[in-house]
Amino acid sequence: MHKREILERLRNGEPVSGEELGRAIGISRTAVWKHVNELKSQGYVIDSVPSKGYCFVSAPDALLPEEIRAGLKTRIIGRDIAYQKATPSTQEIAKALAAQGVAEGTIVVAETQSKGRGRVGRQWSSPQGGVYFSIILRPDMNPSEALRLPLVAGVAVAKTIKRNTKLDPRLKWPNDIMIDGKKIGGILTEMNAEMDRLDWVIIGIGLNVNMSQQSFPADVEGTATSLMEAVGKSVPRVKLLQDILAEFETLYNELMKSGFETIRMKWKALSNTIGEKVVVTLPNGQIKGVAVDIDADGALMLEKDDGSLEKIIAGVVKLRKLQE
Ligand code: BT5
Repeated sequence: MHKREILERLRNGEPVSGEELGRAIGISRTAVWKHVNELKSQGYVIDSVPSKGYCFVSAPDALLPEEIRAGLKTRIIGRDIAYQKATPSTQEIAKALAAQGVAEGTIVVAETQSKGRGRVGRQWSSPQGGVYFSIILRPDMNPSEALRLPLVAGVAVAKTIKRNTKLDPRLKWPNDIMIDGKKIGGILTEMNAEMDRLDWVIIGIGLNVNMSQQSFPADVEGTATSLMEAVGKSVPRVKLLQDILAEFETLYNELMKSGFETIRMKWKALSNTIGEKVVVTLPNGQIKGVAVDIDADGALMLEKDDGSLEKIIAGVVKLRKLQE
């Protein structure tokens, strides 16, 4: 608490003496000194200017809650933050928190994950430099409508990347964020429902931000990329996360108030899937066809070679042009 207050006061830019800081927040000069040392050990650069006091120089490149909160433009999403430097998976922590009843909008953020998860038992490689987080939601909606949520998240991520980097990200149904045909991010949705109402939904988002191509494992190196690789320089991760959270909150509110239609249109405008020949892998085999639309539930509508339509609610989609 005191540490956060000290940081807020130092961030204003003007040097402040330990005595003044202590007086302002009601602690001793020695206590201020201890907190400042703790901040320095977290990676904050704070100079001591003779006869003037402490002077804030820079924040660490870490996704620390204090950093994320400073300037966060949301009302509920990301207001409560559980931060892990390293963790097996943010989804697991988020699930435990959701079961304990934490507030909607709570997020779990990590710098690295040792067992990052993708869909259907696949892995999400999570080296240092990425952004890995899970958002806990408690939407008043039927479980059958939950498929819309990862699409909302996809639009939020793609719009934010577009605005912050001038790149042209594309969404591949249902949950991939792509740049120049390579995967830069993925979204995993898990939920718990009681009767016909959702209890909680956890949207897990993994984004490759400041990592080199070599930091990916061999099996994804050829199909993955990072923002740093695509832009040619590193991208401030805290700002990126803050902007995604804000964009997500806006779209989530829009979904809850006005329904899915406008978001469906935004998703389609950002998609690389609609109009493409695809092959969809399902648990019981593969279907080929042209992805013609996503419907009001967020499902993929596939026109098969015989002209009939198939509604796909889950599956792994490959664009045939990228395979050939
Ligand atoms: C996804 O699964 O794309 C969802 C990924 C969600 C990760 C987040 S991170 C925060 C939260 N905590 C977690 O534990 N998970 C979530 P899927 O569509 O199944 O894609 C997985 C496939 O993508 C793998 O089988 C690889 O082929 C590929 N892949 C793995 N790591 C990658 C990476 N870092 N970048 C690009 N592709 C990757």
